[in-house]
Formats: sequence, structure tokens, C-alpha cells
Amino acid sequence: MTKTWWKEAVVYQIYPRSFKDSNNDGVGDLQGIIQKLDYIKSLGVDVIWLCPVYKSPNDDNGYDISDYRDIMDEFGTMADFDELLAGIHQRGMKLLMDLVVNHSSDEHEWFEESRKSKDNPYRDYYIWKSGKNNGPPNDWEAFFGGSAWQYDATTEEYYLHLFTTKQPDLNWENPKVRKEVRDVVKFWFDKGIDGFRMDVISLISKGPEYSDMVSNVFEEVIQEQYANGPRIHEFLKELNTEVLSKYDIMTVGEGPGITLDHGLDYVGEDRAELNMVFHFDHMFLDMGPGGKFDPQPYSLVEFKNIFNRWDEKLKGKGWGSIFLDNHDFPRMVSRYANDDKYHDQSAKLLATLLMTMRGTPYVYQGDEIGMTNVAFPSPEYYRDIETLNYFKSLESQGKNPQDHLHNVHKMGRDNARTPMQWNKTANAGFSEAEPWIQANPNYEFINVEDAERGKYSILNFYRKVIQFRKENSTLVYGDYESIENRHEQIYAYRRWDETHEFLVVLNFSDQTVDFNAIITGLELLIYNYGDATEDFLMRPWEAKVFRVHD
Ligand code: TEU
Ligand code: CA
Repeated sequence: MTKTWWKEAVVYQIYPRSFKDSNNDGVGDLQGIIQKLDYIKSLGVDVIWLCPVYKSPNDDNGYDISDYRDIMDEFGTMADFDELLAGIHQRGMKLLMDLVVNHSSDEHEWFEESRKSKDNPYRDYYIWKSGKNNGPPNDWEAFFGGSAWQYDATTEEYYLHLFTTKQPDLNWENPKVRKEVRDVVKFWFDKGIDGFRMDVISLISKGPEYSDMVSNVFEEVIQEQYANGPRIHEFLKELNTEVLSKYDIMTVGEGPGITLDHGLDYVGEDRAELNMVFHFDHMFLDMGPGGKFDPQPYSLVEFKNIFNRWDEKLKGKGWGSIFLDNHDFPRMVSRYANDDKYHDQSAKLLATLLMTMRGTPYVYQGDEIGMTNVAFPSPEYYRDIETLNYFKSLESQGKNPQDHLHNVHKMGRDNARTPMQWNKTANAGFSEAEPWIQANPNYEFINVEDAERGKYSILNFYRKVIQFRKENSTLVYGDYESIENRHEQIYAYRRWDETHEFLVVLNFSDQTVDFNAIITGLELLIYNYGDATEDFLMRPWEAKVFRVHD
């Protein structure tokens, strides 16, 4: 495998709205991020991925863009952006931006033109169809509920929106749209940014038939109908040849619907498309037949299988990404571990996993101090459009959202969007004003200031384990093999190359487990219990990384 900076990098993801509010209007902003750059640098990360900061009416918190070349007023100005980029580069870090081009905002001028008339020059920038039997063109459902088609009275046709009605899908069949996208990408590269995370890039090519859904399980609908369309690779190759290949940048495609069978088509090193993708296999693991708000327990064996299969598929041919949460999913410590009695050990165990796998690791803001899910007491605390639509759909079925809040506590996107917990002062030190979404009350004991003081805090563990990865290229490029795959509590794997070998043993359970492996020559290097010993008697959520000497 060729060696590149983006394979060796550790990425830190920022959700700007919730990171730091510099002017006390309750909304995080670019100057807030600038204030915290030394903190971010101190973690040892190399790349910052910034969720969308472009002009947006914020129907979906910036994932509905009305001007791709300007900054959202609430976040600041282009001058603030330039200052941020310079500050990141001065500290030897890089900046990854979010590219959201499957859809725009309905307030983008392209769409405002498009909806005016059937012969408007921008009509074909979007996907318009006439209805069928007094209803939409087909039975497609949007990701956030309801039909994926919206009727527009002006021209008496429907437009496609795979997300909210304020996020019309762009028509990538139109070469003018593809040229616009390339120009936007070039605009930001010429400013000096270092790459893009590409939002739902797997969805940009739509099947020409627009046939009705075959399945009623949404995960299958995504795979069968929406993702990996017939021209997807042609579109990505074109983008790569015309723009991406001309810069030293990194790309990561967000890929709902990208399964093991398609992964290499996107990231194969011989393909010249994307550097890596985020697949969602482990994100769907604990969703029942009713989808996200129908949570079920996950199985560690299945979890391990997902990582094993993907590593096996990509090895030597393409590169992967390692993430356990982001702004769309519950907090990893609450979802995959124990955020209560074993909070400290759990957060450190997951950090160990992130930093010892093959693939580029992504740390989501707040995970480095062990931020957890939030359980707001009633629906009015919630802000996320997906959650609000869920409440509406419950109401339309005559149900009371209050009675279903436990599902939102488990799975809602706002779990990951509460303000970053900087200290114990009001609003977690995020803002002096009432924040746009309430802070998690546990900021009293989970916050950066306290963590800075604790020698053995989660925060300092992150620094240590990130450093450990940076010092051992075996952990980046070395081979990976999981052992005892069917063990239901222990996730154990070897990482090795010609010079070094490591063994990682993680107890994903509340019980003490005697992991009976016979391996000798072990030297314990990383551990999450102060009094850890060089054996395999693993206490609840205990993590150990050994060097194996021969
Ligand atoms: O997410 C795409 C995506 O697949 C998510 O909608 C995910 O399935 C969902 O959040 C699970 O509940 C991206 C962005 O990350 C998300 O924030 C946006 O809302 C979405 O695209 C639309 O742009
Ligand atoms: Ca602000």
C-alpha cells in the first residue's frame, strides 16, 4: 500500500453550531473554533473536519445550502473563515470541509429559478416529474419521513427530495450541474482547504426508471433504490479527473447504501474516485425493522464481523475509515459501551479501538471527554428535524410523543448535538446566552476543564493513545487479524508488520472475563485501569494493548 498523509492522519470532527459560541448569541461560530485551536492541536490530531458552514436557512442545520461560496451569517464571515484556515495551517493541521451536493436548499437561487417555469434554464438542475393517479410519481420515502416528492403548484409537478422538503435533490444527469459542483470544489481548493467529506455521495446518481420500492425496510430501500446508481462511478471519476486529482487533498465519501460489495468500487486505489468512505453497517446494527427509532440491542459478534469483513475486503486494495459516531448518531459511549458505572473505562476502551484499527480514525467533538447521550424530559427540548418529524408522525397516528421519548433518548441525533462541555459554568461554558439546544446537565462532572486537571482523565488518555498511534506506523499500515471471533464479550486482534506486533484485547461487557488466550512475550503498553497487569483476566470494559516480543 502506498503511504500518504491521510492514511496516517487522525481526524477531529467539529459540529460548529455546538462547539463554542464566541459572541454569546447561543450559537457556536467560527471565532469560537479559532479560540479553541490550541486545544484541538493539543489532542494530537492532524485534520479538522468542519460540518457545513455555508449560507443556509438551517432546515437541517447547514445540510441545506443556499450559497456554496459564502459563510452562514450566524457562524461569521469569509474573513473569519480565512482566519480559521490560516490558524489551522499555522498549527500544522489541515482542514476538511463538508461538500453537500446531492441536494441544495430550496432557497438556493438555482432552485428558486427552477421552480418558476418548465422552460426556465435552471429547470433541469433538479428532478421534476409529473404525478401519477393524483399522487406523487412513485412511492419513494424520504430519509426523514413522508414522501420523497413534493408537489409544486406553480408548474403542477413534483420535485424529488430524499431528505426534507427544503432539500431538493440536484440532477446530476445535467452536465451543467456537474460543472457547477466542480467549480464550487475548485473555489474551496483554491482557498487552500485540504479536502472534502462528501455528504451522501452514494445517492447522486438516480436510476432512470424511478420504480416503486421493492422492500419496506428502509435500509434495504437505500441499498436497492437510492444508492450506487448507474452513473455514480462515471460522475465520481469525472470529478476526480477534472478537479480532485489536481490537488494534494483527501476525500471521504459518506455512503449510506454502500455495502461490502460496492466498497472497493469507490475506494479501490486503481479507481481514482475517493480516498475512503464511511459505510454504515455498524450504524444500522442496533436498529430494528422499524428503523432508527426502533432500537434493539447489538451483538458484539456481529459488530466484530463488520470490522473484519471490511478490513478483509479493503486490505491491500483500498483504504477505510474508522468511526463510531458523528453528528447523526448517538454518542458512542452510550451506544456501544456503558456510560454509567463504567463510563471512564468505556470511553477509554472505545478510544483504544479507534486508534488501533487499520483505517483513518475519526474523533467526534466531545468524545475525547466521554460526552454521553442526553435524556431531555419532553419533546420541546428537541431541535433535530429528523426527531421533530418523528414526533409529527407519532401524532398523526394518534400517539403521544412523550410516550416514545425513550427511543429518542437512545437514537436521536440531538444526542450528539448538545453543546461541547468546556467547564462547569452555566451552559457548560459553551455560551453565556441560552444555547440553541440545552447542554447535557452532566457537564457538571464531564467537562474539558476538569479533564485537563486529571492526570488519568479520558482526555489525557485520548492524547496518549493518539500519540501511541502516531509513533507506531504498524498501527496504521500493519496487518490486522481478529482472534476468537465468536467470543461474545471480548474483541481481540493482532496488528503487525515485519518489525513489530501488537495485541489489543478489549472487554465489551460489564462482567470480568477470563480470556483464555495463550500468547507469550507480552509487554503491556496501553491500559485503562490504573493497576492493570500483564494477563488476560479482563475486568468490565478493560482495555489492554500489548507489544508482542518473539
Ligand atoms: O446524512 C446522511 C444520512 O444517511 C443520514 O441521514 C443518516 O442516515 C441519518 O442521519 C440517520 O438518522 C447526511 C448528514 O450527515 C446529515 O446530517 C444530513 O441531515 C443528511 O446527510 C442530509 O444532508
Ligand atoms: Ca455565536
